[in-house]
Amino acid sequence: MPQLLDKTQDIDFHSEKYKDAYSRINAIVIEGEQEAHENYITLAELLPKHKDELINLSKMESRHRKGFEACGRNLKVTPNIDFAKKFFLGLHENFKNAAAEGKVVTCLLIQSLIIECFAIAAYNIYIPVADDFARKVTEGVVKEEYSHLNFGEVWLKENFETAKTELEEANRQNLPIVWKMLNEVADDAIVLAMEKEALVEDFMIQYGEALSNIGFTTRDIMRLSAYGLKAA
Ligand code: PL3
Ligand code: FE2
Ligand code: FE2
Repeated sequence: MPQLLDKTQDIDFHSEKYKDAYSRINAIVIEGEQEAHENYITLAELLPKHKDELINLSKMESRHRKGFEACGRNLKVTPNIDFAKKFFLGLHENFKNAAAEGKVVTCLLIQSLIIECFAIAAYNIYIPVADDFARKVTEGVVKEEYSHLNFGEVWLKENFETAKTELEEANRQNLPIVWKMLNEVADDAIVLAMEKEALVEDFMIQYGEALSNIGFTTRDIMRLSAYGLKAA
């Protein structure tokens, strides 16, 4: 019995099937990092008190994008960015509309909670089954994503009483979109040896912990974090 089970030994990173799935998943991650970069610039405008910190986060997101672009190049895969833009359209539109209305709570829920938890779940599940190059990149990235999630948690915790109603509404509007996105990526994820159930579980843990840190009760968290899941 080997001491550590190498989960990558049966994966052929150079097969056409793997590369085809990677062209979409790699694009999703690249586009997700690019939109996160833009969203933190928007948040810096909405929260001038935290401008420097948020601009700093936006710069980290650009570095993440470059790291994942290198992962695609390393496998000689061309990312399908058109596909990825469509994949993010729902959250993208909701973020844009919320920003236009000055709804900073909704913007923070979409970017710093939902998208960061989605990224953390996906990256944690990907790391053990990634190629050596992508594993190193993803390990570096995921550490920083926790600090982005933390920014949202701290701000929302400090403003919990006034933010609560808007958080509930934003959760109701955006969480079903996440379940839809997970379904859309499930078939490609399995080719990369990532299971949808593991992604859902990890997301629920991250998101539930975030809601708890902000100040929601266990009862609220159960209701909020599974909203729209049954219908998915
Ligand atoms: C913000 O810092 C990052 C936004 C990226 C969101 C990524 C979501 C990923 C879902 C796709 C599941 C497969 C992941 C594969 C990992 C390389
Ligand atoms: Fe990132
Ligand atoms: Fe991030």
